[in-house]
Amino acid sequence: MPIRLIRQALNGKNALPRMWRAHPIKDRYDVVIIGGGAHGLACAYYLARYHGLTDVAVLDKRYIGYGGSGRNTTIIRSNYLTPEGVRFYNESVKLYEDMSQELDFNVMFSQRGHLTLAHSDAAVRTMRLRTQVNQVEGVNSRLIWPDEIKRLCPWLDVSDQPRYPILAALYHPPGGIIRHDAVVWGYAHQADKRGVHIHQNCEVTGITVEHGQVTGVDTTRGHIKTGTVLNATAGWCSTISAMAGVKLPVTSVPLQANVTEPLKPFLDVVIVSGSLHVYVSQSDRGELVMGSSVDPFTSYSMAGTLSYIEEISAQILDLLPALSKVKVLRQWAGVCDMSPDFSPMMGFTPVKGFLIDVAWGTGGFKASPIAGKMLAELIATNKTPALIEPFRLSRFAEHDLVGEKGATAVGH
Ligand code: PYC
Repeated sequence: MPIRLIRQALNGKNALPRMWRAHPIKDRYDVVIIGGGAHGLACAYYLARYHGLTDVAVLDKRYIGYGGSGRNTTIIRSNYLTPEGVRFYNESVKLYEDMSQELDFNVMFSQRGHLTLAHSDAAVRTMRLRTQVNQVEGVNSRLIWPDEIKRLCPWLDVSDQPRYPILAALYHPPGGIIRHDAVVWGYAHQADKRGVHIHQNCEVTGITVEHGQVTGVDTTRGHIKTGTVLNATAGWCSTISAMAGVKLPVTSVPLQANVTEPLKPFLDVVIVSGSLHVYVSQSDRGELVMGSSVDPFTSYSMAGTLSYIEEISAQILDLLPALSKVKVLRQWAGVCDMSPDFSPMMGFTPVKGFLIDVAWGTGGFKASPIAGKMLAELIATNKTPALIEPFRLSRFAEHDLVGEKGATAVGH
């Protein structure tokens, strides 16, 4: 690869080949994946590479990575609360660790450690519980105290002066950040190389079902026949599912984020405060990437608001007062599909051939490799892998919930 780059730089032509190509849309595919984010593209890649299923189309109404995959704050971690969640996200972290080799593309995964601060006795109890569940599941997490917190992040005020003093933290060394668009492009490239068709600007407007079996999708670029449709959308998962006649218990809300101007490197851990509802990390470009709790209303808006900036600035300055002169560069929002137990829904639905990989709340991006891999296995074998069985849609009717409330800093 470096030799090719040098040759291209020297002769000034022969630009690098496109990472994925545009193809005419066929009138039939074995599998149609709705949603060109990291989940949909990962599933297409695993189908093609590990199951030999290459007659696959990935459809996106805008461009790949336009939705949640390009709007998250790039945090990767597996320090969840439930054994099911910890097990699942741990497999995801493992896939992220090998991703640059797997996709032959540098996704810049930086396992710099993840700190969830506790500012009250109740929060310390929750962190202790999460630590124990993590350790039982073989995940590297431990409870640490202000002296160690200060060593890991000297900029944090661990005295009793702040409004919410820092009492302890859940320290998760394998957690970190990644280049999220590289993940999308890496999967797209490797899926495309194996024959998957990626169709951008192709919005799904209907799903046809005959006698309880999916038969195709209507799109703004024509009808496509297929017996297998995977709904891998975020933000619009309930509207897409409703097209197939499947009602999802989901509420969609915006989650806002922002970045600051670039600063010299000073922050080499991810800082999260569940009580203040903030998280912040420093990107490889030096920008501080931060976010807050979900907006308290249902909406499909992806615009930032002034009240968000006011609120997050106050919370961040409580933790890191030295940032008071730092300028905000840009802000945005993504739409999160929240389920009643704050866990995702993956697998079969009552409509044959209509599968879901949805309701990721605020934790979708970090799940994309393992979700894609598991959904590919399910499509190829028609059997639900044990790892995703707890997240089946039918769990709500069966009263068998996977309660992840409180395992993020986003206000739930
Ligand atoms: O779960 O790590 C997380 C997260 C960060 C921002 C939203 N969710």
